[in-house]
Amino acid sequence: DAPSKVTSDKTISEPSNHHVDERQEQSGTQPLDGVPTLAFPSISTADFQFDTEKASDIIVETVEEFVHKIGNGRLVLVDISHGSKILSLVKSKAVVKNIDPTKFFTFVGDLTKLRSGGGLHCNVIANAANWRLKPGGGGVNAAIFDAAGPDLETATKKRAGSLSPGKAVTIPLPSTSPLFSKQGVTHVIHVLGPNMNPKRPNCLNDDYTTGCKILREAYSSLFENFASIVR
Ligand code: AR6
Repeated sequence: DAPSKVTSDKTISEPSNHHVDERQEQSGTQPLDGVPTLAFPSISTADFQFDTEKASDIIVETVEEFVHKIGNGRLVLVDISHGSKILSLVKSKAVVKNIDPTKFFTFVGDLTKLRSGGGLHCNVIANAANWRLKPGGGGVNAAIFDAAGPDLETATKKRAGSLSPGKAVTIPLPSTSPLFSKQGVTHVIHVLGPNMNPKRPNCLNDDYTTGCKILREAYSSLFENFASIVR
């Protein structure tokens, strides 16, 4: 049908690694290898104590839904530890669902050093944020704000003061940020997932009906934000 043809003509224009559209490269939305790539952590499964089995189902389901909506873009689930339970669960469930391994894969590494430390160029990274969108607090949030320097906090404040669970917000990174200049990251997408940790705000007290709904919303919102950057 006509609308989807227009979309595919526009977005799947240069799947090859050898040719990068100069306009797209200048706009900062295309990494050097020509494939827009979102690297994201497993939202809520560490500090927020969300069940990894349930989270892995939600990741694979939302990836399956969105992988067709991001043109030639790729989605990469990243975790820092080699023994990551969430990575192995997602990996095997993605195989069962026959998800195209060139469009979605898992990667062990530090989300803030993917190019320098892992040779993987991701132009967009997601952050498992807190509701105040503040630096620190440990986990991947502290690592991303540290690596990005004060530019990220300033740029974040300009866009949003807080985030509700299930929502995401895209922050274009100034080129002065080391995360941009060293790793090639042009955008950070903050995502707030559901919290099951009684020591953190908005704890859901084991209400997984609400929790799963919010986690699904969080990933949908994250992938929608990435799709908007790719377009
Ligand atoms: N690179 C890649 N993955 C990482 C890194 C890293 N540098 N650091 C952690 N992970 P978490 P949450 C993985 O706890 O559960 C924060 O303090 C980690 O192994 O960062 O959503 C915020 O301020 C796990 O798989 O996020 C919030 O208050 C995943 O990233 C709260 O924690 C997410 O772990 C959010 O908790």
